[in-house]
Amino acid sequence: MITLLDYGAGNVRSVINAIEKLGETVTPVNSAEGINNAERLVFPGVGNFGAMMQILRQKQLVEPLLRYLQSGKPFFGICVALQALFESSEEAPDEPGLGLLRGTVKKFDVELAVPHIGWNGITIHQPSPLFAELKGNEKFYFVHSYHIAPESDDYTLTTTDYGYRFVSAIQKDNIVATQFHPEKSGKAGLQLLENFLTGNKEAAVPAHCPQTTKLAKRIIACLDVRSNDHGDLVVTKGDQYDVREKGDVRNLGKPVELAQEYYEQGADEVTFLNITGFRDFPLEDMPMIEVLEQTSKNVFVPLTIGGGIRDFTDCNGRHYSALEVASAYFRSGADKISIGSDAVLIVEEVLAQGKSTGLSSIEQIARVYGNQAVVISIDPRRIYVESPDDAPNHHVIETSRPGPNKEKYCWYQCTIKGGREGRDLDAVTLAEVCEQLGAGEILLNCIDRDGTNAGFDIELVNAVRTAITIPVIASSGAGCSEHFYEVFTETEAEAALAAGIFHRKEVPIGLVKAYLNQRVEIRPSAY
Ligand code: 1PR
Repeated sequence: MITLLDYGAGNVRSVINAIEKLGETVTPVNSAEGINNAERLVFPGVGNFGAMMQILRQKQLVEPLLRYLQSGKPFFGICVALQALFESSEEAPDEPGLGLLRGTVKKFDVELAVPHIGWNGITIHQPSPLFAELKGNEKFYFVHSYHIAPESDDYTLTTTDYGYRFVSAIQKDNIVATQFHPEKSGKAGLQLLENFLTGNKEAAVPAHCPQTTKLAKRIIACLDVRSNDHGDLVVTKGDQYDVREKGDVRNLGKPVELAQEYYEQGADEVTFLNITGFRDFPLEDMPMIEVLEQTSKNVFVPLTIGGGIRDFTDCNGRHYSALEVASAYFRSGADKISIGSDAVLIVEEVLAQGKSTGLSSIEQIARVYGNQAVVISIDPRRIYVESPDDAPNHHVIETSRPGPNKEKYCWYQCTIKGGREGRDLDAVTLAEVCEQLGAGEILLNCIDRDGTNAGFDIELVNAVRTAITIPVIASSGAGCSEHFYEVFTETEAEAALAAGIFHRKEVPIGLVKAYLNQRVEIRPSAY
């Protein structure tokens, strides 16, 4: 039996699902007694270092945890739980860590996007039972803005490179802890977790360990989900956001089955967008919760869910905050939530007032679940102009693809309600303000390209990516493997998302990855 320390914040569902998938039973605990009774303890830490340490202190779990760590019984810490073992963190200077190991936790100081999100490799520095049956060149899923800086390298288990080399896992006697998330790292992650859970593996150094590592570009499968006219929840697909064909909603499959299929094929992440969320409140429209619960039992890569994440008052006057909606999704197995329409309205308000309230959905969710958990989904379309003077309040670009009247300039207008309503706000400004409010990533769609198979809008991706420092997921228009190569070599996008070509089985994910392998750093499908 495995004991899991669930201190009450963040998403422990994924870790529980992974352990159960490996055939073990899990007992979640959040009390001193629970920790005292543990024989094999897993501690997944998510979100903010300070918030986590505060909760551990409030619940009087620090002493029992330290006793457990010093008892010689097996311990596995994940992400912020690795950081908690050290003395302090720049993320929360006034909130000491457990101080079991000497050293601190520092913010990434790199000229790359922060958070460090995605699949990166590990350089192995010690033999460990954790590595049994691994090849050594697998990649694991990271999502963090801070990394440990230990005083001693005696217990460095692995390092990873991101701008510079940092310690990505430690091993000291009974204690192992990783910065990466094995529960979100596909088959390699499950193997590593199993090696810890069984406790009977020989220490190993895999044969193919890289000396340096590189963050992979991510390939994301997107499932636009809604109910069709018969009330069935289906994966649909728009043609420039029009999902109806001859009057009916296109039906391209069932969400849970398709997500599983894409995981098996090597998708690095799966995104669900509840595309009618703007009119159907998600907590009344429970199927999406169920979709997440089912999917997360068998899909061990990050899951993002979007659609309808906003404050809402129902017909009985009951008020739900966006944070409550997001929390319901995280509890059901989501790793990130994505906010579309509400982000546009929030940014309009911030610009009108000249400051933020601190109470927007973006800020509230980022505070509790961490910036990396908040994705902003932008639905822009091109507005052509003769000259930049025609749109003085917007980021205008010179385009190599002139408009219908040979206009040489355009700006990208934000829309809400699934493209139904254009606003007086451009995509670059939206991304910039959302980054300031605490968003961790931008999902950059493009209505003009959606479903066209004409390739990503490179000019749009460059305009947004160069304006911000958080990662960008390029989306809309992928029609062949070359389009992924193009977006990864002509822009700094960290990930590329596609829907139609995967759903219609025109270009499977494995083929995209086979094409990119050797050309661009990716996580090969087989891992
Ligand atoms: O506004 O917070 O409720 O969120 C609604 C979410 O639903 C937004 O993320 C919005 O992008 C999405 N959405 C709303 N209506 C549609 C629609 O298609 N009618 N889907 C829609 C957007 C766009 C992509 C698509 C890519 C790739 N889908 O995510 O998957 O364009 O497609 P392709 O590879 O086939 O070209 P809120």
